[in-house]
Amino acid sequence: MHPHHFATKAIHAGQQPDPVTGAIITPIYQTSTFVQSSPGVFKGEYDYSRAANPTRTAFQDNIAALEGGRHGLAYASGVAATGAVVHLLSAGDHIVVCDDVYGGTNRLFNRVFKQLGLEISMVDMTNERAYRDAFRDNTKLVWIETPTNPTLKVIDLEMACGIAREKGATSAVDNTFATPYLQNPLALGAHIVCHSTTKYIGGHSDAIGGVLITDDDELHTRLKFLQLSEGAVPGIFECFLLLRSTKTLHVRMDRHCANAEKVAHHLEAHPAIERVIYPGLESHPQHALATRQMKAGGGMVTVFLKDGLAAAKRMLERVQIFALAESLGGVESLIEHPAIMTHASVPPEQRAQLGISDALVRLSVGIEDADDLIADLDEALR
Ligand code: P1T
Repeated sequence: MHPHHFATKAIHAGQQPDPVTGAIITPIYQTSTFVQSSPGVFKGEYDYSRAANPTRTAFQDNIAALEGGRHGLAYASGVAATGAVVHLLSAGDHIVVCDDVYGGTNRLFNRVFKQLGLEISMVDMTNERAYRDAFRDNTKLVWIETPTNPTLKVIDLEMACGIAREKGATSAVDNTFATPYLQNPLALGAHIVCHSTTKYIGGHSDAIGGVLITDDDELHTRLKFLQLSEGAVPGIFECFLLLRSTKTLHVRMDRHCANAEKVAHHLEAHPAIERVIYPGLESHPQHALATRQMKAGGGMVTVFLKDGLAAAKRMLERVQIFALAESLGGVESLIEHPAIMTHASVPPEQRAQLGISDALVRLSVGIEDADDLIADLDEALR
Protein backbone atom coordinates (compact mmCIF):
# COMPACT_ATOMS: atom_id res chain seq x y z
CA MET A 1 0.00 0.00 0.00
CA HIS A 2 1.34 3.43 -0.97
CA PRO A 3 0.74 6.41 1.29
CA HIS A 4 -1.57 8.88 -0.43
CA HIS A 5 0.10 12.26 -0.43
CA PHE A 6 2.87 13.33 -2.81
CA ALA A 7 5.51 14.19 -0.20
CA THR A 8 5.13 10.85 1.58
CA LYS A 9 5.22 8.89 -1.68
CA ALA A 10 8.27 10.89 -2.83
CA ILE A 11 10.22 9.66 0.19
CA HIS A 12 8.88 6.12 0.59
CA ALA A 13 7.24 4.70 -2.54
CA GLY A 14 9.09 1.76 -4.08
CA GLN A 15 11.46 1.43 -1.16
CA GLN A 16 11.77 -0.60 2.01
CA PRO A 17 14.66 -1.22 4.39
CA ASP A 18 17.17 -3.64 2.87
CA PRO A 19 15.99 -7.14 3.88
CA VAL A 20 19.56 -8.34 4.60
CA THR A 21 21.03 -5.43 6.59
CA GLY A 22 18.17 -3.09 7.45
CA ALA A 23 19.86 -0.26 5.49
CA ILE A 24 17.22 2.46 5.16
CA ILE A 25 18.47 3.48 1.71
CA THR A 26 18.10 1.14 -1.26
CA PRO A 27 21.65 -0.06 -2.02
CA ILE A 28 23.43 0.54 -5.33
CA TYR A 29 23.18 -3.00 -6.67
CA GLN A 30 26.26 -2.53 -8.85
CA THR A 31 26.04 -5.90 -10.54
CA SER A 32 25.50 -6.97 -14.13
CA THR A 33 24.18 -10.45 -13.34
CA PHE A 34 22.54 -12.57 -10.65
CA VAL A 35 23.36 -16.13 -9.57
CA GLN A 36 20.77 -18.82 -10.35
CA SER A 37 20.24 -21.92 -8.22
CA SER A 38 19.17 -24.01 -11.20
CA PRO A 39 18.90 -22.93 -14.88
CA GLY A 40 16.05 -20.42 -15.10
CA VAL A 41 15.54 -20.29 -11.32
CA PHE A 42 16.40 -16.87 -9.85
CA LYS A 43 15.19 -14.44 -7.20
CA GLY A 44 12.24 -12.26 -8.16
CA GLU A 45 12.64 -10.71 -11.60
CA TYR A 46 16.44 -10.57 -11.40
CA ASP A 47 18.55 -12.57 -13.86
CA TYR A 48 20.49 -9.84 -15.73
CA SER A 49 20.69 -6.07 -15.10
CA ARG A 50 19.62 -4.99 -18.62
CA ALA A 51 16.34 -6.75 -17.90
CA ALA A 52 15.98 -5.62 -14.29
CA ASN A 53 18.08 -4.38 -11.39
CA PRO A 54 16.80 -3.77 -7.84
CA THR A 55 18.04 -0.14 -7.66
CA ARG A 56 16.35 0.58 -11.00
CA THR A 57 13.15 -1.17 -9.91
CA ALA A 58 12.98 0.98 -6.78
CA PHE A 59 13.36 4.17 -8.84
CA GLN A 60 10.86 3.02 -11.46
CA ASP A 61 8.28 2.17 -8.78
CA ASN A 62 8.89 5.45 -7.00
CA ILE A 63 8.44 7.68 -10.05
CA ALA A 64 5.40 5.66 -11.20
CA ALA A 65 3.77 6.30 -7.81
CA LEU A 66 4.47 10.03 -8.12
CA GLU A 67 2.75 10.17 -11.53
CA GLY A 68 -0.16 8.10 -10.23
CA GLY A 69 0.64 5.23 -12.61
CA ARG A 70 1.28 1.57 -11.92
CA HIS A 71 4.31 1.06 -14.17
CA GLY A 72 7.58 2.96 -14.62
CA LEU A 73 10.46 2.20 -16.98
CA ALA A 74 13.79 4.03 -16.87
CA TYR A 75 16.05 4.88 -19.81
CA ALA A 76 19.55 6.15 -20.47
CA SER A 77 18.22 9.60 -21.50
CA GLY A 78 15.04 11.54 -22.16
CA VAL A 79 15.42 11.07 -25.90
CA ALA A 80 15.91 7.30 -25.40
CA ALA A 81 12.57 7.26 -23.54
CA THR A 82 10.95 9.22 -26.39
CA GLY A 83 12.41 6.80 -28.93
CA ALA A 84 11.06 3.81 -26.99
CA VAL A 85 7.50 5.13 -27.36
CA VAL A 86 7.91 5.58 -31.12
CA HIS A 87 9.23 2.00 -31.39
CA LEU A 88 5.70 0.84 -30.53
CA LEU A 89 4.78 1.93 -34.08
CA SER A 90 5.46 0.54 -37.57
CA ALA A 91 6.55 2.13 -40.84
CA GLY A 92 3.56 3.81 -42.49
CA ASP A 93 2.02 4.94 -39.19
CA HIS A 94 1.34 8.63 -38.62
CA ILE A 95 2.27 10.68 -35.54
CA VAL A 96 0.86 14.06 -34.53
CA VAL A 97 3.56 16.00 -32.67
CA CYS A 98 3.20 19.23 -30.75
CA ASP A 99 4.90 21.96 -32.86
CA ASP A 100 6.97 23.47 -30.06
CA VAL A 101 9.04 20.68 -28.47
CA TYR A 102 12.63 20.35 -27.24
CA GLY A 103 14.97 20.70 -30.24
CA GLY A 104 16.29 17.16 -29.78
CA THR A 105 12.73 15.79 -29.80
CA ASN A 106 12.02 17.67 -33.03
CA ARG A 107 15.26 16.25 -34.52
CA LEU A 108 14.39 12.71 -33.44
CA PHE A 109 10.95 12.79 -35.08
CA ASN A 110 11.88 14.68 -38.25
CA ARG A 111 15.40 13.48 -38.96
CA VAL A 112 15.42 9.93 -37.58
CA PHE A 113 11.91 8.47 -37.52
CA LYS A 114 10.73 10.10 -40.76
CA GLN A 115 13.54 8.26 -42.55
CA LEU A 116 12.24 4.98 -41.14
CA GLY A 117 8.91 5.49 -42.88
CA LEU A 118 6.85 7.14 -40.14
CA GLU A 119 4.72 10.12 -41.13
CA ILE A 120 5.07 13.16 -38.89
CA SER A 121 2.76 16.20 -38.61
CA MET A 122 3.66 19.05 -36.30
CA VAL A 123 0.73 21.13 -35.11
CA ASP A 124 -0.06 23.94 -32.67
CA MET A 125 -2.02 22.02 -30.04
CA THR A 126 -3.32 25.19 -28.42
CA ASN A 127 -5.53 25.37 -31.55
CA GLU A 128 -8.11 22.60 -31.07
CA ARG A 129 -9.43 22.88 -34.65
CA ALA A 130 -5.96 22.57 -36.20
CA TYR A 131 -5.16 19.68 -33.85
CA ARG A 132 -8.33 17.78 -34.76
CA ASP A 133 -7.66 18.36 -38.46
CA ALA A 134 -4.16 16.89 -38.16
CA PHE A 135 -5.47 13.34 -37.55
CA ARG A 136 -5.42 10.84 -40.41
CA ASP A 137 -6.75 7.30 -40.72
CA ASN A 138 -3.28 5.98 -39.88
CA THR A 139 -2.61 8.25 -36.86
CA LYS A 140 -1.32 5.96 -34.10
CA LEU A 141 0.43 8.32 -31.70
CA VAL A 142 0.08 11.85 -30.39
CA TRP A 143 3.18 13.42 -28.82
CA ILE A 144 2.37 16.29 -26.47
CA GLU A 145 4.72 18.54 -24.51
CA THR A 146 3.30 21.04 -21.99
CA PRO A 147 4.44 23.60 -21.05
CA THR A 148 6.39 23.59 -24.30
CA ASN A 149 10.12 24.13 -24.67
CA PRO A 150 10.97 27.03 -25.06
CA THR A 151 7.83 29.12 -25.74
CA LEU A 152 5.94 27.73 -22.69
CA LYS A 153 2.63 27.20 -24.48
CA VAL A 154 0.19 25.32 -22.26
CA ILE A 155 -1.79 22.55 -23.95
CA ASP A 156 -5.15 21.40 -22.62
CA LEU A 157 -4.36 17.78 -21.73
CA GLU A 158 -7.94 16.72 -21.15
CA MET A 159 -8.84 18.04 -24.62
CA ALA A 160 -5.74 16.68 -26.42
CA CYS A 161 -5.74 13.23 -24.78
CA GLY A 162 -9.53 13.01 -25.11
CA ILE A 163 -9.41 13.62 -28.87
CA ALA A 164 -6.55 11.12 -29.22
CA ARG A 165 -8.68 8.46 -27.46
CA GLU A 166 -11.67 9.32 -29.61
CA LYS A 167 -9.50 8.77 -32.71
CA GLY A 168 -8.01 5.52 -31.39
CA ALA A 169 -4.48 6.92 -31.02
CA THR A 170 -2.08 6.51 -28.09
CA SER A 171 -1.26 9.78 -26.33
CA ALA A 172 2.14 10.40 -24.78
CA VAL A 173 2.88 13.51 -22.72
CA ASP A 174 6.37 14.86 -22.09
CA ASN A 175 5.87 16.18 -18.55
CA THR A 176 9.49 17.28 -18.06
CA PHE A 177 8.80 21.01 -17.52
CA ALA A 178 5.86 20.50 -15.13
CA THR A 179 7.13 17.44 -13.18
CA PRO A 180 4.70 15.02 -11.48
CA TYR A 181 4.44 17.49 -8.61
CA LEU A 182 2.72 20.16 -10.72
CA GLN A 183 0.76 18.09 -13.22
CA ASN A 184 -0.31 14.44 -13.70
CA PRO A 185 -1.20 13.71 -17.34
CA LEU A 186 -2.41 10.14 -16.66
CA ALA A 187 -5.25 11.56 -14.57
CA LEU A 188 -6.16 13.82 -17.52
CA GLY A 189 -6.41 10.94 -20.00
CA ALA A 190 -2.84 10.33 -21.24
CA HIS A 191 -1.72 6.76 -21.95
CA ILE A 192 1.99 7.40 -21.33
CA VAL A 193 3.98 10.06 -19.46
CA CYS A 194 7.59 10.77 -20.43
CA HIS A 195 10.24 12.68 -18.50
CA SER A 196 13.78 13.69 -19.14
CA THR A 197 14.93 12.86 -15.59
CA THR A 198 18.04 14.89 -16.40
CA LYS A 199 15.95 17.93 -15.40
CA TYR A 200 13.82 18.50 -12.26
CA ILE A 201 13.53 14.84 -11.29
CA GLY A 202 17.32 14.49 -11.05
CA GLY A 203 17.44 18.13 -10.00
CA HIS A 204 21.19 18.45 -9.42
CA SER A 205 22.60 18.61 -12.97
CA ASP A 206 24.64 15.44 -12.45
CA ALA A 207 22.88 12.67 -14.38
CA ILE A 208 21.32 12.07 -17.80
CA GLY A 209 18.20 9.91 -17.87
CA GLY A 210 14.61 9.39 -18.94
CA VAL A 211 11.52 7.57 -17.76
CA LEU A 212 8.14 6.40 -19.07
CA ILE A 213 5.11 5.84 -16.86
CA THR A 214 1.84 4.18 -17.81
CA ASP A 215 -1.21 2.73 -16.12
CA ASP A 216 -1.97 0.48 -19.10
CA ASP A 217 -0.81 -3.13 -18.55
CA GLU A 218 -0.61 -3.97 -22.25
CA LEU A 219 1.38 -0.85 -23.14
CA HIS A 220 3.69 -1.55 -20.22
CA THR A 221 4.30 -5.13 -21.36
CA ARG A 222 5.19 -3.92 -24.87
CA LEU A 223 7.43 -1.12 -23.57
CA LYS A 224 9.19 -3.47 -21.13
CA PHE A 225 9.87 -5.87 -24.00
CA LEU A 226 11.41 -2.96 -25.96
CA GLN A 227 13.43 -1.80 -22.94
CA LEU A 228 14.93 -5.30 -22.64
CA SER A 229 15.39 -5.77 -26.38
CA GLU A 230 16.90 -2.37 -27.18
CA GLY A 231 18.84 -1.96 -23.94
CA ALA A 232 18.82 1.84 -23.60
CA VAL A 233 18.77 1.46 -19.81
CA PRO A 234 20.34 3.85 -17.28
CA GLY A 235 23.37 2.97 -15.21
CA ILE A 236 22.71 1.68 -11.72
CA PHE A 237 24.42 4.62 -10.02
CA GLU A 238 22.16 7.01 -12.00
CA CYS A 239 19.13 5.16 -10.64
CA PHE A 240 20.46 5.62 -7.11
CA LEU A 241 20.97 9.36 -7.71
CA LEU A 242 17.43 9.68 -9.08
CA LEU A 243 15.92 7.79 -6.16
CA ARG A 244 17.78 10.14 -3.84
CA SER A 245 16.53 13.18 -5.80
CA THR A 246 12.83 12.35 -5.92
CA LYS A 247 12.80 12.51 -2.10
CA THR A 248 13.14 16.31 -2.34
CA LEU A 249 11.25 16.97 -5.59
CA HIS A 250 8.27 18.64 -3.91
CA VAL A 251 10.44 20.88 -1.74
CA ARG A 252 12.63 21.91 -4.66
CA MET A 253 9.65 22.55 -6.94
CA ASP A 254 7.94 24.82 -4.41
CA ARG A 255 11.07 26.98 -4.37
CA HIS A 256 11.63 26.82 -8.15
CA CYS A 257 8.06 28.03 -8.67
CA ALA A 258 8.20 30.79 -6.05
CA ASN A 259 11.52 32.09 -7.44
CA ALA A 260 10.40 31.88 -11.07
CA GLU A 261 7.23 33.78 -10.28
CA LYS A 262 9.24 36.58 -8.64
CA VAL A 263 11.70 36.71 -11.54
CA ALA A 264 8.87 36.71 -14.12
CA HIS A 265 7.04 39.58 -12.37
CA HIS A 266 10.25 41.58 -12.06
CA LEU A 267 11.26 41.12 -15.71
CA GLU A 268 7.76 41.96 -16.92
CA ALA A 269 8.31 45.48 -15.59
CA HIS A 270 11.92 45.75 -16.82
CA PRO A 271 12.61 48.40 -19.49
CA ALA A 272 15.02 46.15 -21.46
CA ILE A 273 12.46 43.35 -21.78
CA GLU A 274 9.87 43.29 -24.55
CA ARG A 275 7.80 40.38 -23.26
CA VAL A 276 7.86 37.69 -20.58
CA ILE A 277 6.24 34.27 -21.00
CA TYR A 278 5.44 32.45 -17.76
CA PRO A 279 2.33 30.30 -17.20
CA GLY A 280 1.82 31.88 -13.77
CA LEU A 281 1.52 35.41 -15.19
CA GLU A 282 -1.91 36.79 -16.01
CA SER A 283 -0.52 37.96 -19.34
CA HIS A 284 0.14 34.33 -20.42
CA PRO A 285 -2.26 33.39 -23.26
CA GLN A 286 -3.32 30.17 -21.49
CA HIS A 287 -3.10 31.47 -17.92
CA ALA A 288 -6.57 30.25 -16.94
CA LEU A 289 -5.84 26.77 -18.30
CA ALA A 290 -2.42 26.71 -16.59
CA THR A 291 -4.06 27.62 -13.28
CA ARG A 292 -6.53 24.77 -13.70
CA GLN A 293 -4.11 22.16 -15.03
CA MET A 294 -0.95 22.89 -13.05
CA LYS A 295 -0.40 23.29 -9.31
CA ALA A 296 1.88 26.30 -10.02
CA GLY A 297 3.64 27.98 -12.95
CA GLY A 298 6.88 25.97 -12.87
CA GLY A 299 10.52 27.06 -12.84
CA MET A 300 11.00 28.10 -16.47
CA VAL A 301 10.74 31.69 -17.70
CA THR A 302 11.12 32.83 -21.31
CA VAL A 303 11.83 36.47 -22.23
CA PHE A 304 12.23 38.52 -25.40
CA LEU A 305 14.77 41.34 -25.26
CA LYS A 306 13.88 44.67 -26.85
CA ASP A 307 17.24 45.00 -28.59
CA GLY A 308 17.44 41.54 -30.17
CA LEU A 309 20.47 39.30 -30.51
CA ALA A 310 23.11 41.82 -29.43
CA ALA A 311 21.25 42.53 -26.18
CA ALA A 312 20.60 38.82 -25.62
CA LYS A 313 24.29 37.92 -26.06
CA ARG A 314 25.36 40.75 -23.78
CA MET A 315 22.98 39.56 -21.05
CA LEU A 316 24.10 35.94 -21.42
CA GLU A 317 27.77 36.90 -21.18
CA ARG A 318 27.28 39.19 -18.19
CA VAL A 319 25.29 37.04 -15.75
CA GLN A 320 27.25 35.90 -12.70
CA ILE A 321 24.90 33.63 -10.73
CA PHE A 322 22.91 32.30 -13.69
CA ALA A 323 25.18 29.99 -15.69
CA LEU A 324 25.14 30.07 -19.49
CA ALA A 325 24.43 26.43 -20.29
CA GLU A 326 22.01 24.05 -22.00
CA SER A 327 19.65 22.00 -19.80
CA LEU A 328 17.31 23.04 -17.01
CA GLY A 329 15.70 21.91 -13.78
CA GLY A 330 18.78 21.84 -11.57
CA VAL A 331 19.06 23.62 -8.22
CA GLU A 332 21.37 26.16 -9.85
CA SER A 333 19.94 28.79 -12.21
CA LEU A 334 20.76 28.39 -15.90
CA ILE A 335 20.22 30.73 -18.83
CA GLU A 336 20.48 30.01 -22.54
CA HIS A 337 19.74 31.12 -26.11
CA PRO A 338 17.50 28.46 -27.74
CA ALA A 339 18.02 29.64 -31.35
CA ILE A 340 21.80 29.11 -31.03
CA MET A 341 21.83 26.36 -28.40
CA THR A 342 19.00 23.90 -27.50
CA HIS A 343 16.88 24.50 -30.63
CA ALA A 344 19.63 25.00 -33.21
CA SER A 345 18.57 21.73 -34.86
CA VAL A 346 15.07 23.13 -35.56
CA PRO A 347 15.04 24.49 -39.15
CA PRO A 348 15.23 28.34 -39.15
CA GLU A 349 11.87 28.77 -40.91
CA GLN A 350 10.17 26.57 -38.28
CA ARG A 351 11.89 28.52 -35.50
CA ALA A 352 10.60 31.76 -37.02
CA GLN A 353 7.08 30.35 -37.23
CA LEU A 354 7.22 29.29 -33.56
CA GLY A 355 8.58 32.65 -32.44
CA ILE A 356 11.95 31.25 -31.34
CA SER A 357 13.68 34.47 -32.38
CA ASP A 358 17.21 35.73 -31.75
CA ALA A 359 15.75 37.99 -29.04
CA LEU A 360 14.45 34.99 -27.05
CA VAL A 361 16.30 33.98 -23.89
CA ARG A 362 15.25 31.02 -21.70
CA LEU A 363 15.81 30.96 -17.94
CA SER A 364 15.76 27.92 -15.69
CA VAL A 365 15.25 29.56 -12.33
CA GLY A 366 17.06 27.69 -9.58
CA ILE A 367 16.53 27.59 -5.83
CA GLU A 368 19.08 30.24 -4.86
CA ASP A 369 17.87 33.41 -3.09
CA ALA A 370 15.34 35.14 -5.38
CA ASP A 371 16.63 38.64 -4.59
CA ASP A 372 20.16 37.62 -5.56
CA LEU A 373 18.86 36.15 -8.84
CA ILE A 374 16.94 39.34 -9.64
CA ALA A 375 19.97 41.52 -8.82
CA ASP A 376 22.10 39.32 -11.10
CA LEU A 377 19.67 39.77 -14.00
CA ASP A 378 19.37 43.53 -13.39
CA GLU A 379 23.16 43.88 -13.40
CA ALA A 380 23.46 41.84 -16.63
CA LEU A 381 20.79 43.99 -18.30
CA ARG A 382 22.29 47.33 -17.21
O1 P1T B 1 18.57 15.41 -22.67
P1 P1T B 1 17.68 14.23 -22.44
O2 P1T B 1 17.72 13.68 -21.06
O3 P1T B 1 17.85 13.18 -23.49
O4 P1T B 1 16.16 14.77 -22.56
C1 P1T B 1 15.61 15.25 -23.74
C2 P1T B 1 14.49 16.19 -23.43
C3 P1T B 1 13.19 15.72 -23.50
N1 P1T B 1 12.14 16.52 -23.23
C4 P1T B 1 12.30 17.81 -22.86
C5 P1T B 1 11.10 18.65 -22.59
C6 P1T B 1 13.58 18.33 -22.75
O5 P1T B 1 13.71 19.62 -22.38
C7 P1T B 1 14.72 17.53 -23.04
C8 P1T B 1 16.11 18.05 -22.98
N2 P1T B 1 16.21 19.44 -22.95
C9 P1T B 1 17.35 20.17 -22.89
C10 P1T B 1 18.58 19.63 -22.84
C11 P1T B 1 17.17 21.64 -22.89
O6 P1T B 1 18.09 22.38 -22.50
O7 P1T B 1 16.06 22.08 -23.24
